[in-house]
Amino acid sequence: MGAQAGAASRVLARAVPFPYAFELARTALVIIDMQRDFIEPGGFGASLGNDVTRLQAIVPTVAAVLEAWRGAGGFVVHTREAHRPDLSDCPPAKRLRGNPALRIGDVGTMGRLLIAGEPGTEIVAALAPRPGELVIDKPGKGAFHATPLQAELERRGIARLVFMGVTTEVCVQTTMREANDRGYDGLLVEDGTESYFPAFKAATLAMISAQGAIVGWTARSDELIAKLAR
Ligand code: TIU
Repeated sequence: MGAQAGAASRVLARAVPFPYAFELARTALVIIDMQRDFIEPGGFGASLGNDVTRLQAIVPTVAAVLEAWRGAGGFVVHTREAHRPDLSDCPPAKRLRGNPALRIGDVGTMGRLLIAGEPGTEIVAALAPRPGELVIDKPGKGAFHATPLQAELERRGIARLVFMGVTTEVCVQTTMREANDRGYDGLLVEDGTESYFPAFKAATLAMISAQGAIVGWTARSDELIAKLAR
C-alpha cells in the first residue's frame, strides 16, 4: 500500500446511522470466528442444535470483502474461538452450561470442539489467513478478553475496526462492544455477518446503530468494496 493511498479518507456515505469515514492505514478488517466449528456440520455450532447452513451462505461475501481489503493493502485480523488443550482457559461455567450434544473439549467429527490446533478451529479454506495477517485465538466470546488484540492494534496505530464474521449477536456483537468501550470506531458489514437466528441478526444490526451509533455503524459489503477499489 502506498502511504498516500492508506492515508486518504474513504467515506461510506450509506452507512447507518450516518456516514463512516476511515483511513485504510489506521483501520483493521477483523473477521470473527469463521472457523469450521461454527460453519460446518459436526462442530460446536451444530452440537448446540443449530442449522449451520445459514452461516455457510455468507462465506462468498466475506471472501469478496477480504480480497478487496487485501488488494487495497489493508491490515487483516482473524479470530478463532479456541481453548488450550488442557482447558485451563475455559471456565467450568462455559463448559458445563446447558445440555449440548457435545461439550467444549469433547471429540466430534472435526476433532475436539473449540480446542486450538484441532481441525474444527481451522478457518474455512476460502478465508484462510495469509502471512502478515494477525490470527488471534480467544477463550471468550469477545476478542479483547484475555488476548493480545488491543496491544497489537495499538502497536500499529489502528483506530477503526471493520467487522465481519459469526455469530452476529454472540462473538461479533460482544467484540464490537468491547472495542467501543476501548475507543475504537467500529463498523459491521451487514451481509458479512450471520446468526443461527435471523431475528437476532436483525435486532443486533438495529441495536448497534441506534441512538446515534451507540455501539457503531453498519454498511453493505458492496459499498465497502467500491471504496477499496484502486
Ligand atoms: N453459539 C453462538 O452463536 N456463537 C458462539 O458460541 N461463538 C461465536 O459466536 N463465535
